[in-house]
Amino acid sequence: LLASAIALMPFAAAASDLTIGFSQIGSESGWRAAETTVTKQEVAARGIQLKFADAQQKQENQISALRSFIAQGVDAILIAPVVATGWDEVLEEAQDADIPVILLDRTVDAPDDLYLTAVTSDLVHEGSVAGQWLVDDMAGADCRIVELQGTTGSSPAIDRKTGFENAISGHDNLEIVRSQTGDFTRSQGKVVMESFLKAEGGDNICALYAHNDDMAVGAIQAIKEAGLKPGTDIKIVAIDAVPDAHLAIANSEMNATIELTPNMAGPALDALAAYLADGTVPPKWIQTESRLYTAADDNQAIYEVKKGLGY
Ligand code: GZL
Repeated sequence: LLASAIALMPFAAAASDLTIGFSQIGSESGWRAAETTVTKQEVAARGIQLKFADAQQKQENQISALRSFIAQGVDAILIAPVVATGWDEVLEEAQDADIPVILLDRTVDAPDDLYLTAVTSDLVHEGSVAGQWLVDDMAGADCRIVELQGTTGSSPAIDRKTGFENAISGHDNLEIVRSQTGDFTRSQGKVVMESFLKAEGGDNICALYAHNDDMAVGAIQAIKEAGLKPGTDIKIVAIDAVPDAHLAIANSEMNATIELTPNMAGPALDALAAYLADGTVPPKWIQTESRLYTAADDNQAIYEVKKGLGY
């Protein structure tokens, strides 16, 4: 019995005695679902205990979850903050309890000593890449653009709008004629696109810029129901590179997407491990890479690979 216990020791050593609280926004998009899947995989691979809280996209639920994690004395907190403001008080409570907080995929307007690090893409850059794609694709031709914004007040909605506008500024042939939030969901993307089509007339809309693929996929349905060809009558560029975006591009129903990795947790947990082990302080921003995909890529093959990854 002793021999078998000793034999198991190395495995026991691998299982850390850390407990982490993760306050996730919800499951508003395929990308969000993938981030949850990957985060749970990354945590399990490190033998960490996870307390998971889904906020159904409500900030008050995230704040309650953080207070619960603090009361339970977790070793660290991961949070994807649904909006950018209103976090100072609860982050100060975590700081007072000596619990490090790491931000995933969105940032907050709070003093950066209130969180250990933020693992995000360059959200402004993503918007710029989308805008530059349209600048290049239109090559000087006039284009009336409609925009589906992400969740109001969220850092991706603010930054992706800024980046896109920066890229098209100075190109007077490109004009955003309608812009409204679709809250990052397929259903709202469809509803708002229907209102754009009704207000403008499908023949007067040249392109859609959606802050995420899920709103674009919803909009594609609305465009088809209006008797128009998405990807041809109305060009579509979005962000996330979820499987259904690759499929839409493969089917010539969408034109471009910018990849956002769902694995924010890996870099976050590596930074946390170093911090807890010997106090190594990570940079305040750990940036993940972005990549443009267009019809020039083998989107069908990429779809086949990605569809099994928890989206
Ligand atoms: C961006 C992330 C966004 C995704 C959406 O970093 O916060 O939230 O682009 C998700 O799909 O809803």
